[in-house]
Amino acid sequence: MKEHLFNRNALDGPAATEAQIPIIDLGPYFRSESGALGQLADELKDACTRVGFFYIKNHGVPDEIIENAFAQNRRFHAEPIENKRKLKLDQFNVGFLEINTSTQAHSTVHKATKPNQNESFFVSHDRPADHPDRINQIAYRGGNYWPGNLPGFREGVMSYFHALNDLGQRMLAPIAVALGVLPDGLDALFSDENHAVLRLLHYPPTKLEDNDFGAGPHTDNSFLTILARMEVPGLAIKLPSGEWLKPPLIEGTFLVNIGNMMRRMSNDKFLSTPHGVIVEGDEDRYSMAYFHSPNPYRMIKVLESCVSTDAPAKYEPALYADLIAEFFAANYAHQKMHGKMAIENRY
Ligand SMILES: O=C(O)CCC(=O)C(=O)O
Ligand SMILES: [Fe+2]
Repeated sequence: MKEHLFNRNALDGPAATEAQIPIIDLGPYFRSESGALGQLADELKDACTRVGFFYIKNHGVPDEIIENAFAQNRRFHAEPIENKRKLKLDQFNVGFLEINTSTQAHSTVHKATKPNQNESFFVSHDRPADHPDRINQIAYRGGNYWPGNLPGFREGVMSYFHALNDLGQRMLAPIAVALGVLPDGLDALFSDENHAVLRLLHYPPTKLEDNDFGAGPHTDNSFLTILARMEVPGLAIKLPSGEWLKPPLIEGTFLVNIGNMMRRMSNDKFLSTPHGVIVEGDEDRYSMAYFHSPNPYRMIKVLESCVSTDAPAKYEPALYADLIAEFFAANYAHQKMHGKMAIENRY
């Protein structure tokens, strides 16, 4: 086994994973069985307070949509670099991110000194050019960029995006209950096209010298992240114990993790757990991370249900758009404010 951060203090084996990362069944709740919402909320609360990661099964996203999205991911990244560069990442972080151009500088988890060895294609809501938000150039409310020579690519990617966006929205009620608010208590935060980003990732085998990563250890800035992976391993999770765990692929599931926005709203009761990627073998790795977050023009506040006299709110209310801007400025070299903004929020 190669020497690197994730192997240095590693917890391994299926038994360890099962004990740490629960598999949560969404089926009974989606079938509206009696008592299912409360039961699911209890399971989510346990997972979110203990590790911040869980698998979901019976999530309702058809296999064909997932498989086709993976095929489109491979197809896109197999394109010549000149074609991908035409879709260069914009100021809202939509488009193509070239390898070795982002660094996990926002993170307190591990001091990243080298850029990430992955290339990524980001899409969000596919707003048409005449959408009022595009005409008015509202930040984080733009459209997508599409290659002109890949028929079926846009349709395949967007059907996965919509399936995951629906899944994220359907998970809000049990999460709200887990956070101690009414089932519809989060709905207004996520209304009118919530901030939703699908990232199609491609990692070549990681070139390991010193402090190299496919993705440096980080926490996500989302509310919730839903991750789809293929056979090639690489992901590692930093458990609250400090040990690194490599969660195995479990057929028929997605791996879900809590992002900084849920952590913030829960007053740090729910964990946004650090994770990163190193691809050890000689095979390329593909994954798809879907980030489900509030509407950028809603205030992110610590929930009343998560504060008490003993545990006062740790965070000031903040506009989500401002928190996104800060995160992007810290991590992405193409951003105008890169290296120029005081970074107040680190997780
Ligand atoms: O590729 C993976 O497994 C993880 C990706 C990830 O953590 C991210 O994009 O935030
Ligand atoms: Fe992540």
